[in-house]
Amino acid sequence: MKILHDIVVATLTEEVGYGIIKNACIVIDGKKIAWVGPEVDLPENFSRGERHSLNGRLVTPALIDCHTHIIFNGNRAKEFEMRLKGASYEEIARAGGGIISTVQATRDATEEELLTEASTRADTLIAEGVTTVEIKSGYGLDTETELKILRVARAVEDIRQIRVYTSFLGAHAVPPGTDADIYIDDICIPTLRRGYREGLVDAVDGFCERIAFTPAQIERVFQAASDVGLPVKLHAEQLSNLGGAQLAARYGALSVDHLEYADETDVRAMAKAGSVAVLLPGAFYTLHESKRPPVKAFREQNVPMAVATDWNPGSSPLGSVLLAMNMAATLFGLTPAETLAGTTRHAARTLGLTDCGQVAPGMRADLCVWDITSPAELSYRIGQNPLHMRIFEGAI
Ligand code: DI6
Ligand code: FE
Repeated sequence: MKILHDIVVATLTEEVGYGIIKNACIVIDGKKIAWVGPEVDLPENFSRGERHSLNGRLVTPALIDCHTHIIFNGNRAKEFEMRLKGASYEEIARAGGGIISTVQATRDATEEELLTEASTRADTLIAEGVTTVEIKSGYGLDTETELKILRVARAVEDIRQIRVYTSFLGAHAVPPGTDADIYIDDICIPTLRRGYREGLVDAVDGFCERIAFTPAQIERVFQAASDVGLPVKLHAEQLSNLGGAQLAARYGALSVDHLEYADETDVRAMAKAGSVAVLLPGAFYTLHESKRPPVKAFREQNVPMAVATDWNPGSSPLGSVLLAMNMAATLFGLTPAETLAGTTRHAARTLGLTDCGQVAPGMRADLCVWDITSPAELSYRIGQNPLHMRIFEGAI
């Protein structure tokens, strides 16, 4: 048993606010949290553990990056230069750049090469206190490469102290020279089924957009997911409103992601379905977008908001959850408390996980100890990392 004491804890156990406990202590038993509360209330039976004084530092649940595409090869710096000269993301995609250029590079890479790159990216997240990461496929767009990506995602968990949750994103882009409907029915859905049989898929995602797939095509993928009992999530209303959020809500989506163009009706449908809104300010920033997601409506309808990096080589080459939190506050108007809930409590919910994202008895002892005293400092700072210690499954 270990006792962390002389700490301020932001428990994130309430739907709103930090859930601050001052002069607190946390008791860790093995891989789990056994007790948390004010030190004066520490029960006798917990008082004989190994004591770690943390000199008044702030402890939060460890961070969760609930939306990433970190298995890819190469980079798209050229496209960045083109965009700076005025080309739009959609124009670049239509000209054969964009996602498709990363697909070619990823198909060409070996599993070992992809794992090396992915582990380096995981290290970047780990350095900021991330203990759980969601990783999507989607840069293969053929059976062999999609499965290769999912295997690499699983392998990250074997070689790094991080928990990986995989999402199958076969419906990410239409492979060049292929009809979108034929791709969905003959490649994407059979690959999903195979990935599921091989134990490689935790959830199913899609990209519902003019440059990707229609709601009708996404619905066929969702149907196949539901048939085998896999939860769904969706990239929706990022560049336009095609009705993806409402479709996702009908399938009880764990989350709907991006949502800049979502309207009141979409938000109400998500509220009814219990779907979390995942806000991705890195893509908004990179693409010079100006339309903000309907944060006020999410609050009014009690739709929980998560925040993630969307780390990918094109629209969001962002490897910092802390910077995503800062951007969510500055660009989207989230409060610092909302940004922290968005990368802990609500991020866990987007993955259907009930054992992390809060500091409470029974939760995994995945914690961050920060060299700060007030949690607002996490989203206030830009490009600084105040992490003092990251605790993964109780290991100090
Ligand atoms: N939405 C995004 O922002 C990324 N994928 C997606 O579905 C973009 C991925 C890329 O440009 O490579
Ligand atoms: Fe994404």
